[in-house]
Amino acid sequence: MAEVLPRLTKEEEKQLQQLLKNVRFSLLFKGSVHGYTAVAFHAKCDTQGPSLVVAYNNTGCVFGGYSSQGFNSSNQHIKDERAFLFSLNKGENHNTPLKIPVKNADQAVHDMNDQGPTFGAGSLRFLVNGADVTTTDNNNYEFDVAELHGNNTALVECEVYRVEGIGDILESPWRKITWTPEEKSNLMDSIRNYKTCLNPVAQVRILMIGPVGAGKSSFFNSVNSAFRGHVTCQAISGCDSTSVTKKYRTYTIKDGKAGKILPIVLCDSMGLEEKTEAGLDVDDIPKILEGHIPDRYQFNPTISIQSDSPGYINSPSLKDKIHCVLFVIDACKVSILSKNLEEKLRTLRAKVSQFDVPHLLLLTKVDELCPFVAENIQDVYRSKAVQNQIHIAGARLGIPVSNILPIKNYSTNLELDCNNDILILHAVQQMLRYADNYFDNISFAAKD
Ligand SMILES: Nc1nc2c(ncn2[C@@H]2O[C@H](COP(=O)(O)OP(=O)(O)OP(=O)(O)O)[C@@H](O)[C@H]2O)c(=O)[nH]1
Ligand SMILES: [Mg+2]
Repeated sequence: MAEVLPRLTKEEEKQLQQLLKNVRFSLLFKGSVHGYTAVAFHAKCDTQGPSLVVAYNNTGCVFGGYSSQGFNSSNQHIKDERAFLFSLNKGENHNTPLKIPVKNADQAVHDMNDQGPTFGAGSLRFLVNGADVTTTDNNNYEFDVAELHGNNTALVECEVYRVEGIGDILESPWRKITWTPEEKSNLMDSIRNYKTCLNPVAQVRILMIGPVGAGKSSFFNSVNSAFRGHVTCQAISGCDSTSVTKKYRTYTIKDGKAGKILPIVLCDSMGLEEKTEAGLDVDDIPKILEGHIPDRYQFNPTISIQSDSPGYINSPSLKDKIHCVLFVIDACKVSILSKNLEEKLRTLRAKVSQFDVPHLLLLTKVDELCPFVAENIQDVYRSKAVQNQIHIAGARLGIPVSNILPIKNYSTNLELDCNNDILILHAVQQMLRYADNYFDNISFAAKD
């Protein structure tokens, strides 16, 4: 499924943050994409926990309701003291939100499986006869209809967001990192001077796998940037509904513009998609792991590479194989990862384990996940939001927390940041340590 983009603007989100404090919004449902029906709404929004309905009409009103209990098709009235209705862009300068608290909390939400989101017994009902909204009584919330939505009941959009508390900042970090320029140069030295314990293999090959837009190509660019001394964008990155990366690329990295080649190769793959026959074909993975797939191979989502495909490497040697796998996931998408994608990732993790390839999980976009981290990357291991997502990701994909690394890729900055480099280089150092386990296994097996 193509990525569905929210209509909610940063300014509107800021106003909602005034009502809900320290939360993040993840888009679950968008009427114009999923359909203005109760069935589509419940399919996307049931059992998602605290949820926010945001509606737009063509008089420019942005309004909706919040349920701290969410929607579950329970066919009951839901008690919720924290529920409220809202309308944005009010006040003197049209920049503050109007909040209408629930009056009768016992009937805060009418959670009917054959209806769209309904606040009160019928105070405010969305998705009636398609995209419309109705207000039939004022018993459970007291509001002026004109003030709420300008008396315009025809919606041009209706979105539902999952609302997640991001918590705040821990007293002390749960993983220790030294944030000094010396640490950065020590890390760079340890990567420069890394040698595999198996002589003919001069470079560790690390394969990146993950959903579309997770930040795989950006991670290569970030590592490359740290060694180049300025932000680079050799691998094309960007946002699209399908994978921007269409070819298998094996990127070497130089130690500075005219420097030596580093002992790592980052292998970039096409993004995974929810649907079968879209995005990276999971059957290509064993062939990549075994070193059969050549650089610049054009992925084909409907058929995996065949032994007679052009460039197919028939007898790969140890240096062509993958020595460590990096699963890459957007930290903001962990909780809303679809069942299909979770299943694909779990299958791939099992395949990678079958080949005895050590693996790590890189959680990208921690700056988008947590505003504290966006402001100061040194708070990455003090952010409760990051810690939570690491635990959720570990549980969903069956990967131990010790194998999960949060990261912020270079995506908007034009200048390097020493602390960000440290986080990126730490991740690379960890990958090299994991690759050592792969080589150890091989050399022990050879001695048996
Ligand atoms: N804020 C932020 N944006 C990021 C980060 N990493 C990647 N991005 C942005 O996310 C978008 C997707 O990044 P890509 O590197 O193209 O992702 P990909 O996994 O290679 O995607 P496909 O090739 O399409 O599968 C780009 O617009 C990046 O600038 C990050 O850590 N923080
Ligand atoms: Mg890419």
